[in-house]
Amino acid sequence: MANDINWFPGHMRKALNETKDKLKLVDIVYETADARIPFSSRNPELDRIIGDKPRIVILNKADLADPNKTAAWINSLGNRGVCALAMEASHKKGFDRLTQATENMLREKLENAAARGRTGRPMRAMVVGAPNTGKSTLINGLAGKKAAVTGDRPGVTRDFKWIQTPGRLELMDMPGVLWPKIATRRSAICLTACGSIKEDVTDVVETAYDTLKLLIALYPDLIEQRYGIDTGTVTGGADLSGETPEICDNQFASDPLYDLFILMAKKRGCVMSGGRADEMRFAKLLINDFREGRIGRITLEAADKPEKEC
Ligand SMILES: Nc1nc2c(ncn2[C@@H]2O[C@H](COP(=O)(O)OP(=O)(O)O)[C@@H](O)[C@H]2O)c(=O)[nH]1
Ligand SMILES: [Mg+2]
Repeated sequence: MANDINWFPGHMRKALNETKDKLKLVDIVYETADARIPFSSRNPELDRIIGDKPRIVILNKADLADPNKTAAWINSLGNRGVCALAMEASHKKGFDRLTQATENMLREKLENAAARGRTGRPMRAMVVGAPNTGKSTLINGLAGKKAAVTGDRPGVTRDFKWIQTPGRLELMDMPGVLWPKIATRRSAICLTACGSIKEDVTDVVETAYDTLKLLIALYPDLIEQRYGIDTGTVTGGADLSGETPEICDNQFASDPLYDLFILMAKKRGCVMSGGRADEMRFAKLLINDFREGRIGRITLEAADKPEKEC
């Protein structure tokens, strides 16, 4: 399924062009990424269009991510000269650090403006990022009110307003949608699990199965604790690190991971009349558990080898 995901190259091009157009209006770019998938939720083409413009990568939803891996990502991006910060936009955590980092990055520019008589000049920022990475939450949080931001639609050309914040910061009133570039099937699974790709373009059961495979490979203890199962016994130590097999019924017959999926569904009471597991109901439950952080703090991509098994 994930191989067939349409990642809308036309939209992506449009979004990148629009971002490029607006760049000249701002001093700095805030690039939101999902801290659980800092590789897949970023678009590598942004680097190309952003040029010398100061930029801060915001690893948002840090409350849901593995704190050690978030720290490793911040380090690794820092080593590549990219300023990255952890944030919990929905809890307004990390805002002070963001403002501080912005002031530091723009200090020279602001001092030069002040020397030319423009004191107290605002710091203007544009927020860009993949769908569901928290752009609107960040803008509203910084503004201290529900500001007039559009949905995740690229290519909406209109006049600009600036959203004031209580401080010196002004935000462009429309967050830029940066469609994620889906490089691999693994990336597609990660983006769907984290909600940046909508389930309606994929299959919920397959998404849940693929996500479970990643979770067991990366955080077996958390899965065992949450669902009261023994992953080692059921999977028989199967190597789960390779490509996810396509799901079809006859494959399931000899697939220990599928057996585990069914066992978990039944344990959670997702059972249909006649005793069969309600795969769809459990799939939704599992995905929601992951998205809401109920399984634990999880990062699906490691800083040192993001595209492969972490
Ligand atoms: N747990 C958690 N959820 C967040 C955070 N920031 C945003 N969200 C949630 O993520 C979802 C998407 O946020 P939104 O701002 O609409 O993302 P956008 O599509 O980039 O504008 C919403 O349900 C938010 O409440 C965060 O730091 N932690
Ligand atoms: Mg939004």
